[in-house]
Formats: sequence, C-alpha cells, structure tokens
Amino acid sequence: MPSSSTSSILLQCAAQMAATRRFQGRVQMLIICLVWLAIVATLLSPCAADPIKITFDGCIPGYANNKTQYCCPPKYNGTIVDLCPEKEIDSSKPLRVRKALQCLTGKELKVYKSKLDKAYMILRNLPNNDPRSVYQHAKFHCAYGTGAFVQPGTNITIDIHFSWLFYPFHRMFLYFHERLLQHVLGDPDFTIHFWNWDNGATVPQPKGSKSGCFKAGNVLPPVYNDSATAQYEVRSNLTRFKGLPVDLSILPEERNNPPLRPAEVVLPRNLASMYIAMMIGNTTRSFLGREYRYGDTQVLDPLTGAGTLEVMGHASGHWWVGGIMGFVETSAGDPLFFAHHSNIDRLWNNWHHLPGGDRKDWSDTDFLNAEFLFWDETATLRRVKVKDALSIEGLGYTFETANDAHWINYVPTNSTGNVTSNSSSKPVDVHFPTRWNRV
Ligand SMILES: *[C@@H]1O[C@H](CO)[C@@H](O)[C@H](O)[C@H]1NC(C)=O
Ligand SMILES: *[C@@H]1O[C@H](CO)[C@@H](O)[C@H](O)[C@H]1NC(C)=O
Ligand SMILES: *[C@@H]1O[C@H](CO)[C@@H](O)[C@H](O)[C@H]1NC(C)=O
Ligand SMILES: *[C@@H]1O[C@H](CO)[C@@H](O)[C@H](O)[C@H]1NC(C)=O
Ligand SMILES: *[C@@H]1O[C@H](CO)[C@@H](O)[C@H](O)[C@H]1NC(C)=O
Ligand SMILES: *[C@@H]1O[C@H](CO)[C@@H](O)[C@H](O)[C@H]1NC(C)=O
Ligand SMILES: *[C@@H]1O[C@H](CO)[C@@H](O)[C@H](O)[C@H]1NC(C)=O
Ligand SMILES: *[C@@H]1O[C@H](CO)[C@@H](O)[C@H](O)[C@H]1NC(C)=O
Ligand SMILES: *[C@@H]1O[C@H](CO)[C@@H](O)[C@H](O)[C@H]1NC(C)=O
Ligand SMILES: [Cu+2]
Repeated sequence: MPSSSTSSILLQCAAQMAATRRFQGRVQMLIICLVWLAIVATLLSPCAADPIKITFDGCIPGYANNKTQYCCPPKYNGTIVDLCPEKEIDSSKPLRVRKALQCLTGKELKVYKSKLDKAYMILRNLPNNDPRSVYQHAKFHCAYGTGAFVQPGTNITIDIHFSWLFYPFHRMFLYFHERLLQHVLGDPDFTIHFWNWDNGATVPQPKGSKSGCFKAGNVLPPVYNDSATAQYEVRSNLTRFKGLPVDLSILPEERNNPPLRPAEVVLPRNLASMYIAMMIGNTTRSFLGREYRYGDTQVLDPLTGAGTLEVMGHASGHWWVGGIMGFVETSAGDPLFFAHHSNIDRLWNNWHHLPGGDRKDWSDTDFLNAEFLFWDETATLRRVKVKDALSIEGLGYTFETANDAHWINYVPTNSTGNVTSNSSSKPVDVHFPTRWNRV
C-alpha cells in the first residue's frame, strides 16, 4: 500500500484525536482510526487490483487450437464449500509419498497398475454429465484453458495457463483427482505416482541417501502403455516412439508429428532444456510466470506469460505423447496427464531448494487470494485459494527423491544459447518455442 496514503491517514487521525477532549473519546477515535486504516489497506492492495476469481457463472464457448471449444461444466445445484486443508487433512497421518514410476517393481508395481485399471474403468463408465467422469476431466481442463470462464462482472475470459496460476491450478486439479481415485478404490492412501521424464540417466544410489529413485525415467511408463488396461488412452499416440526417450525440445511446428530423434540427440538436449527451465529459470517471475489479476485480459502468449518449465518440458511432454494429450481441450482425458503433471508438481516443489537465484513463490496478495473451483469426490464444488496450494505437506503428500542432480550439475558454456554437460562437453543447441499453442 502506498506509504503516502498511509501517513496521510495517520496524520488526519492523530489530528482528530488531539482535537478530542475526553480520554474516552480519544480511545474511540483511535479505534475508528485503526479500522479505517485496515479498510484502506485492503482497498489499496499493492497493485490496486484484485485476485482472479473463477465462478462457473456465465460459462461461454472457449477457443483454442483454431477451434471453438464447448466445455462448460454440468449445472451445479448445491452449495460451494471452501477447502480448508488445515481442517480436512489429518496432519497426524504420515505424508503419502508420490513415487517415481520407473522404480516401482514387483508386487507394488502390479498392485499400482491394477488399481489404476480399476479406478479408470469406473470413471470411464460414469455418465458423461457426472463431473467425476473421465469425459468431464477433459472438459474441465478445457474450460479452464480455453477462455470458457469469464471474470465476474466482466466479459474478460480466463486462462489458467501462461501465468502464475499455472502451478497452483494444476496442483489442486491433481489433489482432487487423487481424492477421487482414493474414493472409487476405497483406499485412502492411494497416491498418484510421477512420470520422471526429466531424468535420463541411471546412477548408483548416492552415498548417504537411504531411499530414492536413481533410475532413468524418461521413457513412457509401461503401466500407461498396456492396451488391456483402462489407464491406456487409445486416442493418444503411444505406438510411435517404440521405447525411445521423451524429447523435451519439440518445436511447436512439430507438435502434430514430432520427429523420431535418436537417444543420442534427445538426451543432451533434454538436459539442456531442464537446465534452462530449472537453473536459469531461477527467479519468481521466470519460473512461475507473469502476474495475472482481476481485469487482466486472458494471457494468450506463452512466451511473455509462462514460466520456463511450462513452455519447455511441460509442453514437450504433452506433444511427445501426442493424440489427445497434445491439446488443451482434450489432454486431461488421458490418465497419463496426471502422471505427467505430477512430475511438474514435483519440479515446482523442488525448484525452491535448488542452488542460486531468488526461488520464492509470489507473495503478492493477488496471487495468494486467487480462487478456483474444483469438483471433489462427492461431486461437491469446492473453492480453493492459491495460498492453500503452496505446501505439498499441508496437502498431505511428499515426493520420493529422484535423480535431479542429473540436470542440476550440467554446466552451461559461455556461448549464448549453447549448454554443455561437464561430462561430455558437447555443446547443444536449445530451441525455445517460437510459436506455440496451448496444451
Ligand atoms: C483455422 O481454421 C480455419 C477455418 O476452419 C482454416 O481455414 C484455417 O486454415 C485454420 N488455420 C490453421 C492454422 O489451422
Ligand atoms: C436441485 O436440487 C433439488 C433439491 O435437492 C432437487 O430437488 C432438484 O431436482 C435439483 N435439480 C437439479 C437440476 O439437479
Ligand atoms: C458483455 O458483452 C455484452 C455483448 O457484447 C454486452 O452487452 C455486456 O454489456 C457486456 N457485459 C459487461 C459486464 O461488460
Ligand atoms: C507402447 O507399447 C506398444 C506395444 O507394445 C509399443 O509398440 C510402443 O512402442 C510403446 N510406446 C512407447 C512410447 O514406448
Ligand atoms: C500419431 O502419430 C503418427 C506418426 O507420427 C501421425 O502420423 C499421426 O497423425 C498421429 N496421430 C495423432 C492422433 O496425433
Ligand atoms: C540465475 O540465472 C541467471 C540467468 O537467468 C544467471 O545469470 C544467474 O547467475 C543465476 N543466479 C544464480 C545465483 O545462479
Ligand atoms: C568463454 O569465453 C571466453 C572469452 O570469450 C573464452 O576465452 C573461453 O574459452 C570461453 N570458455 C568456454 C568454456 O567456452
Ligand atoms: C559436474 O559438475 C558438478 C559440480 O559443478 C560436479 O559435482 C560433478 O561431479 C561433475 N560431473 C562430472 C561428471 O564431472
Ligand atoms: C552451439 O553448438 C553447435 C554445435 O557445436 C554450433 O553449431 C552452434 O553454432 C552453437 N551455437 C551458438 C549460439 O554458439
Ligand atoms: Cu493445463
């Protein structure tokens, strides 16, 4: 709040108090001053704006990928219930651990695969108008990502991509998805594991670490690639890459049919991409994306709005899988979406603890008080504020340690745009997306 207005209020109040004769009158005056100050402080939030609030009122057709998109949620007849993690999540329970998919083995792998199968079978068979159905998962992400919702009292459309809303929205989408899976499985400890696509090298377990996953995780997790299971998405494009590692430097113009690049080309480029996203992207603005407040028009330009990881590994992961995973209006209809985004969620969490830079989330009240609506496992609509999405422990989970050192220890050369590994010293050209579309 501007200090000039604060001090002028204080001065006026002090003058009033001085002019008040009786002691009681002065105390009353002081209280009035303080209340007034509090109101002014709220009204004059730092940037004289307000947070984005998403209601489902006035949902209109969205637009993305050169098409009008029809994705408004089903009519809701109940009351909206605020999420209060402190009350709802039992902090005496041990944190659930989201694990790296490539390190699940034996019985644990078998059980996880069959639980995914059971849960998605149920969710695929729900009627299309049930907000918990797989059909509606895709619609929900579509509505939030194609400008279907407008800011209350305006005609300004909203997108939760390309701004500071990206990480918190997707974290909470996964949080409620996990609750839904727990509910349909009758297993309150069920956890979404992550596709560790950033990790291209298997290394020995570092000395001193008791647990963790140090295997490469950058091929498609096989639990999502068995056409006999319900988590397999036939409309994605999983048959193309035949065991090749994911390519994290796909160009926007290649998105519909990414070239089959061999591992020796893809692996160093992936490291460079991760290095840029996580290490060069070492400030609040560069990693989390731009400010986005009430009254701001929908952000359509990823290069000016989004954080590093959103336009790099996140986008490439969607495009590499292809098919319905490659488009904002359909991607969340592929169960793999949640394993992909679980890794994004993990990388956001870990980003805070990496060396160097200014690695804090936004502290702006328009970030902290931005609001979303989500469906919970009982199809009740829940209101969530960003400030309740900033701690994974507060939401009851944590992540297994994985081999982030792989890209943390990459050392860039001093030539612009080229990044080398200190192990191979081979320079790599990294292309930032120049044109882009939403995923
Ligand atoms: C967008 O759609 C219009 C009409 O359907 C079509 O003429 C145009 O070629 C499309 N543009 C792109 C880039 O696909
Ligand atoms: C809305 O809720 C009322 C009361 O629970 C119920 O009678 C009515 O059928 C509901 N309408 C819709 C469209 O679901
Ligand atoms: C929204 O747009 C419609 C049609 O252009 C207009 O009539 C209406 O006044 C606008 N509403 C607001 C709140 O700007
Ligand atoms: C998925 O499995 C199919 C059938 O076994 C295989 O052809 C394909 O290469 C696999 N996809 C990936 C990306 O590994
Ligand atoms: C799947 O990949 C093939 C080969 O790369 C491509 O020709 C096809 O258009 C893709 N299909 C979809 C739905 O993306
Ligand atoms: C943060 O990243 C910038 C490049 O964006 C780099 O110049 C700077 O050295 C980094 N800071 C630290 C402490 O690593
Ligand atoms: C960095 O740049 C300096 C001056 O341009 C050059 O002498 C040096 O060899 C470069 N170092 C590397 C590792 O490229
Ligand atoms: C790469 O550099 C890091 C520190 O910058 C070091 O810890 C690591 O051992 C190096 N790796 C190799 C293979 O030289
Ligand atoms: C990066 O390295 C490649 C391969 O050595 C080289 O062709 C290219 O010119 C380099 N780019 C820059 C900007 O130095
Ligand atoms: Cu998204």
